[in-house]
Amino acid sequence: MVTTLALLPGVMVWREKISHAGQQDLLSAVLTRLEMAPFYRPRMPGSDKEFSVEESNFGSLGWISDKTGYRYQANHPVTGAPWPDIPPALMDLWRGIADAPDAECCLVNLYRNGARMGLHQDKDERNFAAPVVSVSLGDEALFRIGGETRRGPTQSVVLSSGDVVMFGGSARLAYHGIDRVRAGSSSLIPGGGRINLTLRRVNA
Ligand code: MD3
Ligand code: FE
Repeated sequence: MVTTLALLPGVMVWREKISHAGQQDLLSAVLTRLEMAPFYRPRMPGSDKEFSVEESNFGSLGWISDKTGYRYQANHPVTGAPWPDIPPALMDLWRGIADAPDAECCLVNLYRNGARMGLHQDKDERNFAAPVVSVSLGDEALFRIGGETRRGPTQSVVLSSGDVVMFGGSARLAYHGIDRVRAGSSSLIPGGGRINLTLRRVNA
């Protein structure tokens, strides 16, 4: 039974929308593609400090970060290869819930060893009318979301394996981040940790 919850205007949460078998199938599709597009460690623009999260992408465009800035590009920053395709099950999920053209990017985030993601906005896309759809796999994470400014109240919610969240409307430019991941709370991912898949429409 999937429970849905409107966390804030523009935020829809479907708890365990993906069954355990569905999570295993999706993870297989992800791990196969990661062989061709291995995780790399992004760096902060300017400071060149490494992210604690490792990243890769699927789709025609991938989001990357390095010393010179954030951008979308068609090729892996280390191997130079084009990104693998978005797993069909994920594109089906997008088509089922997002009233928008097909996603061009699936950003893959790996959280291990205390990795976290500070509060930020996703604003490198040229299309803010389309929502962002997030799928969580593996360990539970404490997700935090606020408003369109860095200050002000925030709400926290635990995201678990199989949860799907759609951020649209007035939440599309909300500040958000991952405060912590509960290591060992799931046995889905070999080697442990959490994988977050974020589907985005980049171009109008
Ligand atoms: C709210 N990832 O990759 S997913 C990111 O769990 C990112 O890895 C987190 O934030 C993660 O940029 C959170 C939830 C999420 C993703 C995109 C959003 C929430 C969002 C865009 C706008 C508003
Ligand atoms: Fe984000």
